[in-house]
Order: sequence, then C-alpha cells, then structure tokens
Amino acid sequence: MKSLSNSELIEGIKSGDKRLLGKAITLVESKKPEHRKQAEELLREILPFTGKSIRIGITGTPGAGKSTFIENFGRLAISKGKKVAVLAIDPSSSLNKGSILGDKTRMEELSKEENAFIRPSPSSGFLGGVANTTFETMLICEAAGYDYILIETVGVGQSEVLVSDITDVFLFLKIIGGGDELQGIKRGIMEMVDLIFINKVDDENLNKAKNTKVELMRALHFLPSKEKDWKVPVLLGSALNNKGLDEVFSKIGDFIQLKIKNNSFEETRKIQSEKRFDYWVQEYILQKTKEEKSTENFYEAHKKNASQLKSNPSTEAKIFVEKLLGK
Ligand SMILES: Nc1nc2c(ncn2[C@@H]2O[C@H](COP(=O)(O)OP(=O)(O)OP(=O)(O)O)[C@@H](O)[C@H]2O)c(=O)[nH]1
Ligand SMILES: [Mg+2]
Repeated sequence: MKSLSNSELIEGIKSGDKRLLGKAITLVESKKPEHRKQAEELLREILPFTGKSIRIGITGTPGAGKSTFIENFGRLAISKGKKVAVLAIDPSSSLNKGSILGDKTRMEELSKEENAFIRPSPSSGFLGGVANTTFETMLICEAAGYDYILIETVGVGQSEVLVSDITDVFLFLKIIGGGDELQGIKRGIMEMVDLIFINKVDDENLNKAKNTKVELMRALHFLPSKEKDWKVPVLLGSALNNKGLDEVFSKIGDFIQLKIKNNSFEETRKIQSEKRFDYWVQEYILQKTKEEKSTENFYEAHKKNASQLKSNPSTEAKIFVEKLLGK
C-alpha cells in the first residue's frame, strides 16, 4: 500500500471518502512504530473535530440478535437523517484476521447505505494488551461526521468492559427467559447497562416476554442506579422485524438529554479518558522497562523470582516498581 500523508487522509476523512477513512483506521491499527508515529499525529490533528457523536455499546449473549439489531437500528437512524458507523470488536487476533467476524458483520442492507460505515476492530492492542484501538477508530469516525457510533461486543467479559468504557450508552439485548436463566446473567453486566431490549418477541411469546421483563425489573431494582433519575427501561421488540426500535431510539435520546442535564455526559467521558490514560501508563512503563537496556535484566531477574515463586508475584512486582522509581 502506498503510504498516504496525513493531510491526504484528513482531507479524505472530512470529505466523507470511505476508502480513505478505512486507510486512516488501518494506520491507527498498525503496530509498526513508524505508522504509530504518523497515527499519533493524525489523531492530534483530528481531535478538535471529534466528540460529537452518540457512542452506543451493544452487548448480549451469542445469537441474541446484536448484529441484526445494529443493522436495523442503524437503518432507522439513517432514515432520520443521521450517519452511522458500526465497529465490531473482532475476537480474532491479527493471526487470523477477520476470520470470525468476516461473515457475521456483513450487515448487507446497512452496508449498502451511503451514510453507513462498517468496520471490524481487532481486539488485541498493539502492545498486546486488552485495550485496543477501537477508541481511536471511533474518533476518526467522529471526525468524518458520523452521528451514531454503534459498537458490538463479543460475548467475552473483557470486551464488555472495554466497550462500556468508551461509550455513552450501554445497551443489553436479552432473549426471553427468566428464573434460573436470569441468574446466569453476570451481575457485572446488569450494573453496566443503561437500557435493556428483549429481542425476538412476537405474538406467540409476548406473555413470556412480559414475564422476563418483570424478572429483569426485579433484578434491576436491587442494584444501585448508575445515572441519577434514570430507571433502566426494559423494552420489548424484534430487531429482525423492526419492532420496538423506534422506542429504543427515543429512549437513547432521553438518556443522553438526562446525562447532559445531570452534567454527567462530559463527566463520564472525562473519567473514561482518565482510565484509558492510566491503562496506557501501565502499558508503556512495562514496554519501556522491557526494552531499556538499563532495566531489562533487572526486570527479568524479578520476573524469574516470581515465576519460580521465590516470592509472591505481587510482592515481587511491588519490590521491582519501588526499585525502578528509586523508592
Ligand atoms: N425471530 C427472530 N429472529 C431474530 C431476531 N433478531 C435476530 N434474529 C435471528 O437470530 C440469529 C442471530 O442473530 P445475530 O444478529 O447474528 O445475533 P448476534 O447477537 O449478533 O450473534 P453473535 O454475533 O454470534 O453473538 C439470526 O438468525 C437472526 O436472523 C428477531 O427479532 N426475531
Ligand atoms: Mg453478531
């Protein structure tokens, strides 16, 4: 690939050129140091044009209908004059790139839309950590004028935390079932959600769906509220048959308005940035420690102590960090 300059990429992003938008994302995802350097500059330049979208995370058990929901919800938003970007966390590492999501994220109807952009996002960070470049990809999409960023998680705990840490609204798709099945929902998920959508509801199972709703509301009742004056709505519908999606759209609007009113919209984003900063401090310190000639051996020696259980690994890490910082 011929490498493009940042001004070419930025011009492309701003003019809505999806090919160049894709190239800018590829640059940001690259692990090569020279690409990373260019990516950092690109991000710095586009930063003033970011932040204006509504960032929505969508989670749910495998097969709950997340992709179907995103496809039809995305089309609904487009019909209201919005531009929609879809990012799906791709659990396949760079080793087997795109092989898992290749088919699943096709979202055929949505991908035909001029105002839609769909992109899988690799889940392994460039330093090999949990954090990835999805956030940066999102910023690029915002600079390109996308109003809604929809992020689909994969059914792995880590990916849910990751997505809820970069979004404004966290939506949980649930399929019918209560009682025992409800207990299977990780408590952590219920604490993260802002809105629940019971999917695959039709005339035949409407009563069952209503029971599931009651069970969910009971479970929610025992949790501390995440947002002041917000009672997590439990909506019923069908992503496949476009039922209930309008209501989700309007509830998301209400939620954002409330967050703005409560001053928690920007506040949450600030806290998210701080968390991400702390994460990267850890990552970079570890990376530099391993690379620096002066600390490399010293790091290895302590690691060996930990691996041989000469002392508890956390004790060993504490001793190492204190020495590193000269304490
Ligand atoms: N009957 C019915 N089927 C649906 C509905 N929504 C989704 N489906 C079907 O459920 C299946 C799974 O849908 P997906 O959208 O791929 O689900 P997903 O949650 O993205 O699945 P993973 O990405 O594998 O976790 C597909 O066959 C969909 O057509 C619905 O509202 N009603
Ligand atoms: Mg899917």
